[in-house]
Amino acid sequence: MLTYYSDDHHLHHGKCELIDGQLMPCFEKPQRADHILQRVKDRQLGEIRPPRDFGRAPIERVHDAAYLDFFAGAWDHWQRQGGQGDLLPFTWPARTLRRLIPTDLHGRLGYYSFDGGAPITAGTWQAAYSAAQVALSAQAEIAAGAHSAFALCRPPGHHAAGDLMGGYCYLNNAAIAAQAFIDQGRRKVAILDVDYHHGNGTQSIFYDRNDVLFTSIHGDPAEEFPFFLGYADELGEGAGEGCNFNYPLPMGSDWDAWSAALEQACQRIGEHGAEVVVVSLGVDTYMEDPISQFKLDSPDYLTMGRRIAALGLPTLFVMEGGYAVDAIGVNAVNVLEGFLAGQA
Ligand code: Q9C
Ligand code: ZN
Repeated sequence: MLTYYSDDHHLHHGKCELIDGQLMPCFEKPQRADHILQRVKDRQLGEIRPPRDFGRAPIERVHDAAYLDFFAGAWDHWQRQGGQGDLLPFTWPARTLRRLIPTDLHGRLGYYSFDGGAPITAGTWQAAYSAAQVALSAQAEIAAGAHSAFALCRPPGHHAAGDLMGGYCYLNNAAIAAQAFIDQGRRKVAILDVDYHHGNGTQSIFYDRNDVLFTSIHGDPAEEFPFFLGYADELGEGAGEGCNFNYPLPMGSDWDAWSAALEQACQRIGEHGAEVVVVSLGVDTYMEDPISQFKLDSPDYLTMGRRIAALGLPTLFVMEGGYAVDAIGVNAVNVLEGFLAGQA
């Protein structure tokens, strides 16, 4: 399996995030991708290639142009104001407030985000832009006939909506790739989001459409981030009704509970008539993950990969979360190796 990867992810290294009332060093850090890359090499998964540059057009198919302009220019704007340190939002247009776009930098930052978990640093735009190109390059590989490919993306993407950053995410790499398949003539695409957190951004992007099915297995949003989306009664709307399936699981869920949900998601993917699968590959379901509460163990990721392979569909793996840095390489690459072993 080919891996696409760009060193540009190092350009994004946020300083801190607010967790349980304390400023902590960001869990979403460059070593995550470094460890996965090292494991890809150690296991000789296949060639590692730099991305091609498809430009901004395929990103604009998913993200609002004004949002992209804001994000691309935010750091320079901050510097011109003499800003120091990471750019972080602190006010959002919540209930009772108006949803208009202020002129002030922090006003617009609040408008274009849903939490304070996505710091903008000097290199964040370039890192996120390159991550999207990594996803598009791996997508192109499958479009050209490969049965699988791995987009080693960082920063992750599945929390990012059309005009919102948050949850460590800025550009929705998986959604951009799924949209590229549609734009190239595929009629039915399925997204399988196995990250511990609900992929609220991806769900919102495709919620009213029947060409891209969204399925997600995650911590119950009643008790876990992102709290305000990801419930089982969200089934899609309009033309998209019946094309969105959430499998929220209680904290402490193990492989038995998790794999039962995977079975159901795979069933829906088959029913959808998907021609291709995009896996939002988060491995923060791991038992030792520092911010998550599921109990998957490393060998479970091999089984996960095998089950995904049994769908018998071309599959694009797009890296999302996973914060147990010492194990992230083994766990992520186990999914890929399980997939390869499960291929007919
Ligand atoms: N008390 C991804 O995995 N904050 N994003 C957690 C814990 C946000 C995770 C706070 C977690 C975002 C891509
Ligand atoms: Zn996650």
